[in-house]
Amino acid sequence: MRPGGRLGLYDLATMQIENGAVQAGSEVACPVHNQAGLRLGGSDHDLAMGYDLLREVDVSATAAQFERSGYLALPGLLTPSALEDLQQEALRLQARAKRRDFRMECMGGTPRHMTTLGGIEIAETAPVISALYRDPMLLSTLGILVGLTLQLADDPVERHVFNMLHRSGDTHGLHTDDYPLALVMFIESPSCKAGCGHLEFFDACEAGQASVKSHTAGDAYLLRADTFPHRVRPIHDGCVRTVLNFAYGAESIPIVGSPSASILYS
Ligand SMILES: O=C(O)CCC(=O)C(=O)O
Ligand SMILES: [Fe+2]
Repeated sequence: MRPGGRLGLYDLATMQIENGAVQAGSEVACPVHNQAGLRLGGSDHDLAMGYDLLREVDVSATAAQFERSGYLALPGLLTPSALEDLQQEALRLQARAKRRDFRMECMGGTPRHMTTLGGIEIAETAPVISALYRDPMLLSTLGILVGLTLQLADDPVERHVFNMLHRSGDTHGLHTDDYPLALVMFIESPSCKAGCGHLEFFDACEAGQASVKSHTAGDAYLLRADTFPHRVRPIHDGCVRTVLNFAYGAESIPIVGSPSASILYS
């Protein structure tokens, strides 16, 4: 990769993490697209990323944008085939997920009306998702995009979680996460004109208006989730919003400790 330059598909496809540093490695053929690209989770399944997103990325611009705004959109991160695989896994997760209706006292008493499953049960039920979470190519790619060295979360409950909003009034109220980086991937998302399920986040340092973002199935985003308070707008009858959230640490950023994850996901 040229320092500060544009990152091409081939560069991403050939990057490996060796001794903690990103280096060029051997070319990886995408089993889904039969072309050079990112292969996630090893060779035993065919999850893959949306390559077009990464084809021509100005890495210094994405990192600066993420630092400034706390948010990086990754539209179409999941290929249709990867989305299908995750939708199948999500059905199994939904069968084990628990209903939550309460106020999170440690986050200002904000509401939680949602169906969730935590990382331990996800690891037991959906090995594809845990493999994807740990995939070195995914970690190095995300790290390059935001200019940070990503680390796996120590907490098995919080590292990958399933959040589903599916009843009228369901919402994931305002909060910050314990880990600095959240990769949120959309399995299902309402297309409703009322803004159901839109993400809102605030810059904690500058009191101002919320940034509001909408996403569709297959999209993803990265959020600086420990310092940018965020919430998901309530949905109404007939809307369904299902996401997976992968939590990562980053070198030199301390992890915030709060009981919120164990309350919501245990
Ligand atoms: O569903 C989202 O977009 C946000 C998820 C989230 O904030 C979380 O799981 O901590
Ligand atoms: Fe969050």
